[in-house]
Formats: sequence, structure tokens, C-alpha cells
Amino acid sequence: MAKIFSGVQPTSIPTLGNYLGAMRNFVKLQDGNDCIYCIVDEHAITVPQDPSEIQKNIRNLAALYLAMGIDPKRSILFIQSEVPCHAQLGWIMQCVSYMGELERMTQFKDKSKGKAAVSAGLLTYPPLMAADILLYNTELVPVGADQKQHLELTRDLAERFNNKYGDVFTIPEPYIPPVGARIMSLAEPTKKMSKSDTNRKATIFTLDSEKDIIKKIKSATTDAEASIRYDRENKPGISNLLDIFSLCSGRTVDELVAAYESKGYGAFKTDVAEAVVSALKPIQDRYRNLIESSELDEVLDEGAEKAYAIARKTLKKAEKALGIGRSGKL
Ligand code: ATP
Ligand code: LTN
Repeated sequence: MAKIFSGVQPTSIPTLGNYLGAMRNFVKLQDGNDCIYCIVDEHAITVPQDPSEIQKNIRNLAALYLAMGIDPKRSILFIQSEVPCHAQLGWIMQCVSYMGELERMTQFKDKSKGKAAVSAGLLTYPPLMAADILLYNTELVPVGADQKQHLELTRDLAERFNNKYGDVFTIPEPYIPPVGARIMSLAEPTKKMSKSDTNRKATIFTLDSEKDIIKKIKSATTDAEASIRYDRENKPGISNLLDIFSLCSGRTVDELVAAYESKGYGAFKTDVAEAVVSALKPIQDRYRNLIESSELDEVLDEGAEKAYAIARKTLKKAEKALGIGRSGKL
């Protein structure tokens, strides 16, 4: 029985990459573990967001969490900004962080590159993420491969704090799946599939229509070789489609290579698209029933309450260790 925590930003609809790399594992990990999942809206505002869009995205993400199989009877689901301890411990973790290590984060470098104005929040994003995780005595954090560096920093910050102020935080481990941790862009398969890609053909969103999914997969960049084999380096497009096909169908990559070796790319893509549509269809059906329901608010209210009860204790322990506030006053 491990303590699990993870979060997804309510920036647009989750992508197929978010689902296969992270959210699907959130669902599986519910068996036999204590899971807490979060809609990290305070992380989302580190880059400019339209207020009515983010409101919509928060609700969509909550409905999608449930539609994908997060069970509120077993797991806690809540919105980060509704539990103020995140921002409070986030501040403390900022004070434990060094500018140099934050400036070295690849996500910060990528997201700030070429921008005239970059928010201070984009730089201090990782200490807030560390706070998210550390508040719940988390042991395991399911994430995609792009978050590995942030997890390493979380561990460093927690150890630094513990060494200086006493044993307050549990040191978490990342859980990065062997397949699917880095689903690539369909248009440029050497880049990760991203929500914010300006090329509309690059990304499949989990609420895309069947028609759009087929169109995007049919137009996915491959190569001129016309042979289906797994080779991430020389055949990134086909290898990415094989990963997606495997995860959506439950068949291994080896099985798929054996079955499609001698078939053309056209037939292969048709079947990849069908597997993606079948994997997303039940989620989309459940989503449509949930989005207008009052169940969503009940789950989020209860989630925030339960999360607060845990988070508050860790925050108080950290404040007491630091000597801030009136020690012992809860
Ligand atoms: P952006 O694409 O704008 O950089 P994001 O999708 O990475 O944002 P989140 O919504 O917070 O940001 O990601 C939620 C989870 O999905 C994280 O664990 C992240 O590692 C994972 N993830 C994101 N993209 C992919 C991908 N292409 N393949 C696998 N996992 C991914
Ligand atoms: N940084 C993550 C989102 C995130 C997160 C977290 C993930 C914020 N807080 C805590 C796991 C645990 C991202 O960009 N994908």
C-alpha cells in the first residue's frame, strides 16, 4: 500500500499523451494504494490563461478524471487552489530552492525561450510542485518522462529541508511507465506530444471526434521506408504509432510488428486509428454524462476537504520545524 500523488494542469483538454503516459496509470494505481489526484490550476497560471477558458478546463478535467476511471470512493480528487496549503508550502519550498537550480530546469528553459516577459511563477513552478507532492507524505508519483527532472528536484529540496530542520518530509519516488512515458507529436515525432502545439495535427485530444482522430493519425509523419518495425531513432513516427497502438489495444509491440510487418502504412494507420477511437470512446461517453452533473461538485468539495485535513498537518509540521508562526499552535 503506497501513498500516491499526481497532478494534471487544466490547460486545454488532456491529450492522448497525458492519458497514456500518466492518467491511465493513475487509474490502475488505485488498486491497493492510497491515491490523491489534483487539478493543478495554480501551475496553469504560470503562463497567461483566459479566465473563462481555465474555468471550463477545470470542469472538463474533473469530468475526464472520473470518466477515465478515478473512483472518488477510493481516491481523493481536488482542485489545488481550493487547498491553500499548496501555495503556503510552495512559498516555503521556494525559500529552500536556489535560483541556479530553478534556472537549469529544462521545462523553464523551453517555456521561457524567446519570450519577452516571463512570469516569476514559471521559474518557481517546481517548488510549488514539490509542495504538492510533499504535503501528502507521498511515496510514489506517476508522471510522464518529461517530469523526471522536477521529481529529482523535489527529492533534493525535501532532503535539504530534512537535513537542516529535521525529518518532516517523506522522500518520493517517480513512477514512470516503461511504455508510453513519452508519446510523441504526430507531426514531428522527435518532439513530445503537447497540449500547446500550434500544429493542430500534432496532438490528439482525449475528446477529439472519431473523424478528427482518423484524420490526424492518417496524416501522421512517418518515413519513406514502408516497413513496420520498432526503431525509435531511425523510425520515430512508426515507433510512436506502435507504442500508441500497443497501449490502446493491449497487444505487445512485438505482436503488432509481427502482424503488420508486411502490410502497408495505410492499413497500419487505419488500425491504429481504430484502436485509439475504441480506447477513447467509453471515456467520451462517460464524460458526456458527467459534465453537466452535480456529482462533479460533490466529488470536488469532498476531495478538497479530505486533502486539506492531510495537507494542513504537514504544513504545520514544516512551519514548526522552521520556527515560523507560534510553534505548536494549530
Ligand atoms: P504541455 O504539453 O503544455 O507542456 P503537459 O501536458 O506536459 O503540458 P500536464 O497536463 O500537467 O502538462 O501533464 C500531465 C501529465 O501528463 C504529466 O505527468 C506529464 O508528464 C504527462 N505527459 C504530458 N505529455 C505527455 C506525453 N507526450 N507523453 C507522455 N506523458 C505525457
Ligand atoms: N508539473 C506537472 C504537473 C504537476 C504535477 C504536480 C505532477 C504539478 N504538480 C505534482 C505530479 C505531482 C506537469 O507539468 N505535467
